[in-house]
Amino acid sequence: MGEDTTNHRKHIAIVGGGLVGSLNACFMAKRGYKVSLYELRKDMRKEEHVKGRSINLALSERGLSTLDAVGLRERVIPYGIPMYARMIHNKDGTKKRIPYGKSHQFIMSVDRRKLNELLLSESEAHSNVELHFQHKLKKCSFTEKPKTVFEKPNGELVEETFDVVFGNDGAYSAVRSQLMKTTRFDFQQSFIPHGYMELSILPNSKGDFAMEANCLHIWPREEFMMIALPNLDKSFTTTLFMPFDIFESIHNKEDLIDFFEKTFPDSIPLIGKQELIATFLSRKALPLVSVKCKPYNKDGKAVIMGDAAHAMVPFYGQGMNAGFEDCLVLEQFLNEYNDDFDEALDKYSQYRHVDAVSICDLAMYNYIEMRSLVNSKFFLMRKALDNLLNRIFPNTWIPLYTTVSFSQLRYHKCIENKKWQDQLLNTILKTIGAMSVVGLGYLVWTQRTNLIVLLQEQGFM
Ligand code: FAD
Ligand code: EGU
Repeated sequence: MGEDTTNHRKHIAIVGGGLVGSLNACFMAKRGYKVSLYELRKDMRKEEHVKGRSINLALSERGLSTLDAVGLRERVIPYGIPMYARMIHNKDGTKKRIPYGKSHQFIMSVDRRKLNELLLSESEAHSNVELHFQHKLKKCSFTEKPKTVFEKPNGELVEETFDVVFGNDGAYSAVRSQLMKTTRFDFQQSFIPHGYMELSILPNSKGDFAMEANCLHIWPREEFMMIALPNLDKSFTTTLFMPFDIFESIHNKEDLIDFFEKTFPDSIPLIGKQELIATFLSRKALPLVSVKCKPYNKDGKAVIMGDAAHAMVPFYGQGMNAGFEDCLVLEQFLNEYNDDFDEALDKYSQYRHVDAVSICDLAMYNYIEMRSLVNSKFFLMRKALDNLLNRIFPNTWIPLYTTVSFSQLRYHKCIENKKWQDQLLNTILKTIGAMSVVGLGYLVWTQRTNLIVLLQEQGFM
């Protein structure tokens, strides 16, 4: 494929053939390395139907720009549905459409499986890439020549040596566990009280989308939340988020329908009563985990990226986007240090950690905010004020979701940008407050004789 062959001598192992691992294989293949990717599961491209319907994700600017860097943006676009706005579903059945911005500002709803299949095929199209499915990483050393041990389904163990090992093996990363034993490794993992369950909304009787297609649908309900993203087959995948103890308190169809009638009444005909009962009662809620750790590398021998390095709760739609952006950041350091992994991986880890922690925090913060504030008037007022200020100062007042989802500003800078805005808003609100105290004082002073008469009449004096 015309890649530079000078790097062929270095052999890279990529552990994990999920979204980040398969994209990373494309990046490394382009750089000319010999790449061996190992994936625990079977080759999804050869499976008839992976259980459940299609599960989709929101792909935004960071993910799209990264795909662009390996020439894949245009290949992915046909797999996605643009979403130009959120559609808020209120309890009373009313809906409100809130655009993300101008018409060029949209996010894409993409099918996880289709995207993963495309990335696997794209990587495999490079002559210097080989894919190994049904290989589970069991052990790994990070010495001069890193050694890996993989287990096949029949129990057979395969030993290999590499120059560098990439851990792209997800939130419960085995590479990370191995790294933890060999370095001074900081690690923090937390589960939130909420779990999630995926349900689907099939096309309507006319075979069309049952709701507005080009929106991210949200049912915000303080303690509970439901989100729906469109699929190419005109169905929607909805994700229900609620505390595990509530999931566990729903034992039968009566409990379930009662709960949905109280909480998400307009969604029952969309999902379908029978389908809702059948799917809900046959599935179990899945956990949501947040992981922070440091460092991401062991010298020039190993590096973890994607969820393996920074799993986050999904409340910003940034997990995959951040994982994709990891690949772009590493690419830049490899360019800067002429493929010297010792230098590049150290610098990458230092640089990326602050941003990864920032997006983990933002996602967790949004989880808390969605639960406590979404329905409150004050919150909506602040959002409106935020948008108003953005309209008055389009180049200086940029809302947080815009810098996160529609720009490539470093995540920690997104937080900084939000901080000065909050400080300014508080100052403005306090000034208005102080001015009204002064105004009230003036009113009382000028009206003092009238006030005295009034109070006397009312029997207060
Ligand atoms: P994974 O996708 O988990 O892939 C890891 C791969 O490694 C898997 O294929 C696994 O089989 C393999 N593996 C694991 N262990 C081993 C082993 N020992 N040996 C070999 N292989 C192994 N992100 C967004 O950007 N937008 C969204 O809208 C969005 N929505 C989400 C909604 C929900 C409910 C959840 C839970 C997450 C969401 N995310 C979203 C986050 C996104 O799913 C993840 O960030 C993304 O999948 C991370 O990719 P990854 O390749 O790092 O990990
Ligand atoms: C959660 C689960 C709306 C897919 C955050 C917005 C998400 C996604 C939002 C899931 C929300 C929440 C943003 C995007 C996106 C919003 C965002 C969240 C995709 C602040 C499949 N979030 N998500 N914010 O602004 O920036 O629309 O499961 F409900 S996309 Cl929680 Cl932009």
